[in-house]
Amino acid sequence: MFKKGFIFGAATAAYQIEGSTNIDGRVKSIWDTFCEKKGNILDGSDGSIVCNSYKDYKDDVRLLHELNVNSYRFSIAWGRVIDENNQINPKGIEYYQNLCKELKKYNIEPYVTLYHWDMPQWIMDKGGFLNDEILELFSHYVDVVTKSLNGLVKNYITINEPQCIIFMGHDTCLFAPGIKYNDKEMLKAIHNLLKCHGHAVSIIRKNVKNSTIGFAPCSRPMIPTNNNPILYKKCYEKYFSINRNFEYANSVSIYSDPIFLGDYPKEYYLQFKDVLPTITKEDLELISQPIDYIYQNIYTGNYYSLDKDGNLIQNPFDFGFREGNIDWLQVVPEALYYAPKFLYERYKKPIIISENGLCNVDFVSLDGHVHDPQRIDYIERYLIELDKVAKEIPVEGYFYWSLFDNFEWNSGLRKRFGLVHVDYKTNKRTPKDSYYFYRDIIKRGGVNWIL
Ligand code: GBH
Repeated sequence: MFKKGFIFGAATAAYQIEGSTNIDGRVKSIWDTFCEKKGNILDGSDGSIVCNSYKDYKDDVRLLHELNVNSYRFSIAWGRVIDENNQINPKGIEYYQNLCKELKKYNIEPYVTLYHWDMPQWIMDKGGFLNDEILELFSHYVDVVTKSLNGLVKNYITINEPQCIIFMGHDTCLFAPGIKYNDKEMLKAIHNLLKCHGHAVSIIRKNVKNSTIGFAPCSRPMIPTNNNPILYKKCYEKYFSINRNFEYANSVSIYSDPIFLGDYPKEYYLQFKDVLPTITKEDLELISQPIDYIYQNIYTGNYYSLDKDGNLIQNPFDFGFREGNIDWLQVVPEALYYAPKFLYERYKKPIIISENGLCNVDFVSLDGHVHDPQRIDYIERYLIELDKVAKEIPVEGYFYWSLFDNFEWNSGLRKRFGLVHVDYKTNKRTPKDSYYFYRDIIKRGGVNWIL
């Protein structure tokens, strides 16, 4: 059983659900631009309609209410609330105020992500996170949001998955803006992103009474396959390690050490000594202001063991291993045990799982329902592990990703993570079997009744 007051939620992000990209003064984001280029999105789709949440937000809230969640994580589209002259767009503000008021009616607590990847194109044109001007622009945006939602929102998540912003956006270039950076540019962009986080923390604390703040990176933990404490230690170390030659922009510690421990890890200074950005004491103080939670998006992991010489080795997945229908999503429930444990051990703050979910083939059956037994199994397996770790460390909440099937970035509309099925042609929303299953888990306060 999870403790009383446990945060049970569902999550979404603006560009993935809102649609209505061309109305009420919304300005173009890097994702609108990215979708225009043929070949960038698997099925050639974009975020112009998706779930129509800009128009149907009341129905979104109804579905949340009937799901019985006490919390809803959504993001604000920067380009809806700030125009190309860096002025406030009242229509955009009004939309989020209305959404929050509707949530309030049903006692659903909003958790607002300030930046979930949809940078206004005009800001990217100035250089995005590479241009120091971003600090002022982001601060202005955060000031506007927190003031206009004052009294409605107290929980903020500054930035979602910085690793994807930097690594997917500027190394693999599979995500917007798809502009390749060299190591020096990468580190500068990371540093500015962390400073944006820091400024946001100062502004939220100033503008919002009783605020709670976090930021939400993602990670893919190393899972020890037996109880050997040496194996545990090596998995822990690998989880926080940095390797300049291997996907370093996907690292955990480059982003989270400065925030929670006040500095980049030693390895960072050693491995990148020729390309370091300017890092001042004031920067690190700004970045490391105390925040309340360790949010983490966790979907999967990898299994590890020791070879006969005591070296850590990754165990390949067996042929036919359980998985979702997106290539990186193997079903590894222990990820929700080990990642929180590792993170708490290093950063010592309460944990909230800000995203977790399964992507699968889902369609409406002849009987009118959407049967998704694999998603039910996924939720059950992962919550059992989270429940287990919650007995050892403080775990405050869990957000299922996602409330809806939605625009899955470069995979377009073909990949479905939702508890609610969406027919993108008619916008008909059909709660899947997993929606009712998750609802019943919440009613009972946990998964123990299943065992
Ligand atoms: C999150 O992205 C996003 O926050 C959300 O918007 C998105 O819809 C959701 O999850 C589902 O994808 O290192 O092998 O794990 C997660 C996207 C998943 C992108 C893992 C990078 C790297 C492959 N990321 N992926 S791996």
